[in-house]
Amino acid sequence: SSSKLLIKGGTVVNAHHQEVADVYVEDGIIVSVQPNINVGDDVTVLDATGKYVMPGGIDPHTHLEMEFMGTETIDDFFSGQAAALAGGTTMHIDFVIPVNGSLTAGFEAYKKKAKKSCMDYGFHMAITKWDEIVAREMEIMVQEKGINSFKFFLAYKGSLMIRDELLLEGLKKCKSLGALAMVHAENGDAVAEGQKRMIDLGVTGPEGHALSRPPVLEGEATARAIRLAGFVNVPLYVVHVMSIDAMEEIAKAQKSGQKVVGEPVVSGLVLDDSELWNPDFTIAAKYVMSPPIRKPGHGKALQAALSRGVLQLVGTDHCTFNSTQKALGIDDFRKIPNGVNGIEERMHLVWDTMVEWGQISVTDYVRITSTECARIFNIYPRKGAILAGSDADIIILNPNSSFEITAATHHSRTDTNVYEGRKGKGKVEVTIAGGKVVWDGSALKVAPGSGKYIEMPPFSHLFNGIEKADAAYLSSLRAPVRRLKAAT
Ligand code: DUC
Ligand code: ZN
Ligand code: ZN
Ligand code: ZN
Repeated sequence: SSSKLLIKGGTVVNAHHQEVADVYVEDGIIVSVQPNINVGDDVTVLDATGKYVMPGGIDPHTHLEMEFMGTETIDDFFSGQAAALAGGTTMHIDFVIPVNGSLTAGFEAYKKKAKKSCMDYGFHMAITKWDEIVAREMEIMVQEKGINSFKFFLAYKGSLMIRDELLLEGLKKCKSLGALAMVHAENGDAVAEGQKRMIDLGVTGPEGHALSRPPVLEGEATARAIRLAGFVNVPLYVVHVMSIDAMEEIAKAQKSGQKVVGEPVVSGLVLDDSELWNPDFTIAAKYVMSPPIRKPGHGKALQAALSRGVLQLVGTDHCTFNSTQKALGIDDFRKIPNGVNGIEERMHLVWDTMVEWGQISVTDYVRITSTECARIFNIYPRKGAILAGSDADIIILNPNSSFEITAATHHSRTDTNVYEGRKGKGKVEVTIAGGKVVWDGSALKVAPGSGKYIEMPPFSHLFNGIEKADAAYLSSLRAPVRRLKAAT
């Protein structure tokens, strides 16, 4: 059976161009984009006059159905994706956590969890230990399983954290495979020391979380990862940039010509740490994530960096726990499961904060919420574009309509929302995923199993010029090598 859809009269926005046009979709694929398309009456027509027709959002950073800190995130691949679709996000990239150190077992486990998917998804893979088997499995992941990015945790000492020696091995391996190295940049040893300091001072509440891992520890780890990536000559992707300290390290490296991608997350852009001091534990604990949400000022600076291009795309780190799970840390902030919601709120909050408040253009909005992610992970223009031949993942956003966020109506399974009560301009009134209307502004029409696994090929554009730089480095060695030879 064929499904045909015509979106009429909207302003079609891509990352570098916008124009009033119609979009015609057949069987999940965009067939044509041009003004005044005429169709037969077997076609469903959506009127988008006065509205923006944009590529569906792609969230580069989520954790659905993840076992973490003695519990499991409450949103699974179905509920988390349903929430995403209701907020205008049509694809996400989740982090596979290896099972007992095995990448293959981790991949199989996540493919199984993702069987209930109702939207398209891809995978990054976390690397938590190092040996010959891991190195070999990385090759298999890239060459056979469609994974082109690996995350290294410089924090979470005793579980996920890796040392510089492993990071260097990982960076070299990523370089040879054309895979993107990602880092969670906080100094895990210093975090452990900071936590001990707080406990010794008798600070056991959620504010201790922020106090134990200040921006300087994020700045240090970001600088270290960037310099090691520069030493190996490989691109680097810094996930969840939460502080001015980390952002400035990224800006500095970019100025010197290094390829560093910076990903802020919505919580870091629009929230500050004040609620962590709320005497009501239930409220304070829901804001605990790592790196921590920072003092007022950091968010604004990250927004400015996003509009300048120092930071290139926005994620969420959607990693949700309900109040009961958060209460695991009622006597000790170190036991509060880390994570906040955002997969459903990202598109609205970024629109309101960045476009409505005049910080970026509508084309930039498309770039930072969708296109840049597709380019970085090498799936553009299948994703991240409204072009003939692209997947029909499309949203219709009404700039004159408004949204309000509350746990009472959100689609995530969590019982709280860190954006509770926020209102703003710009509402996603229609979400189309795989050519079907799955959200009409009030109701979801989603089916488990309709989402596809999107394989992401290696050697994205970020790898252009790497070989040339290596050759230049080698030729710069020639003179001293000759001198050494002459001396013997
Ligand atoms: N930070 C979080 O807050 N949750 C998941 C993992 C992470 O790094
Ligand atoms: Zn055009
Ligand atoms: Zn992280
Ligand atoms: Zn994360």
